[in-house]
Amino acid sequence: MTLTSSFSPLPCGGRLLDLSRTQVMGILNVTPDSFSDGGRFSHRDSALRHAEAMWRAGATLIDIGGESTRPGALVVSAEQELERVAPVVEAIAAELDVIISVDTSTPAVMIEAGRLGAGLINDVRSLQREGALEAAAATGLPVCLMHMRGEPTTMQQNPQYADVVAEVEGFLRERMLACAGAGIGSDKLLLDPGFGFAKTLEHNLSLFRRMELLHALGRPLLVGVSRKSMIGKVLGHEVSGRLSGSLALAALAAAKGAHILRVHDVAETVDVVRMLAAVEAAE
Ligand code: 8Y4
Repeated sequence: MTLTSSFSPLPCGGRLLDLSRTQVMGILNVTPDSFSDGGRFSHRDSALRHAEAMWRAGATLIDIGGESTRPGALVVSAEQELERVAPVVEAIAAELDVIISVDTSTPAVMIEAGRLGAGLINDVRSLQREGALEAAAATGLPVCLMHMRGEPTTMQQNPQYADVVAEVEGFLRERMLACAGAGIGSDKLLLDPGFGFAKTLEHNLSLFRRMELLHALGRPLLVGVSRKSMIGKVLGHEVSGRLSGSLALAALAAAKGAHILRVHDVAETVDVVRMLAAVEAAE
């Protein structure tokens, strides 16, 4: 078990992200159709209150997303996405000492969120949209590159891999090169295996088991498994009953050296991380 790593603090806008210890990123959905939170946090003030609760619970990053990536979700225009995300980014930047991560694939949203105080771009499409590489480079912000194949609406239609870890690694390598070509140095990148994105249960479990291999890419890893269907499929629980499974995977990901855990249940996950850190600090 190695919870620590030698990465230097990562500048994220005006704040530094400590990568020497496992960090917790709280999920803040501002999509009206987000099924886990039922759209309860669509409005600026409730979003701010939810973000503040996660920050008080120990989240060092808040991930704000205005486009649902779940299968069957409605397509959102750049204007709609910006309308949802911008007021929340602005409010959190004004009120909380937290790094704002903007979950977007849309160049205009990257630019505007950066201007309003976002500190990290979290793009599940790894800057493959037209203009996204250039927009991300222009913000100067770090970027999380995530593995996915195809588009969220169709990605679960019969995904196949000869070796899922090798293919994820190859994809992330290719996107790191694309970033370098656009002037985004590898020192600005976080990498994510993309659990649940174009993967069967077996792919997700195998990828999770062999996650350590991705450390060979030389960049910090972000892991998002909170409440996901891989937990539902193993345990037979609906989204509301997936806390124990989420915490088990959070502990295992941290023990495997993941640097950032993207979660819904921040207080519980922070307890998990602190407990592991206490064990690791012992003789
Ligand atoms: C219940 C609630 C069940 C939510 C499933 C979900 C990741 C991500 C998402 C991830 C990074 C999700 C935006 C899917 N997952 N970004 N985003 N990594 N970097 N589903 O794994 O949370 S959305």
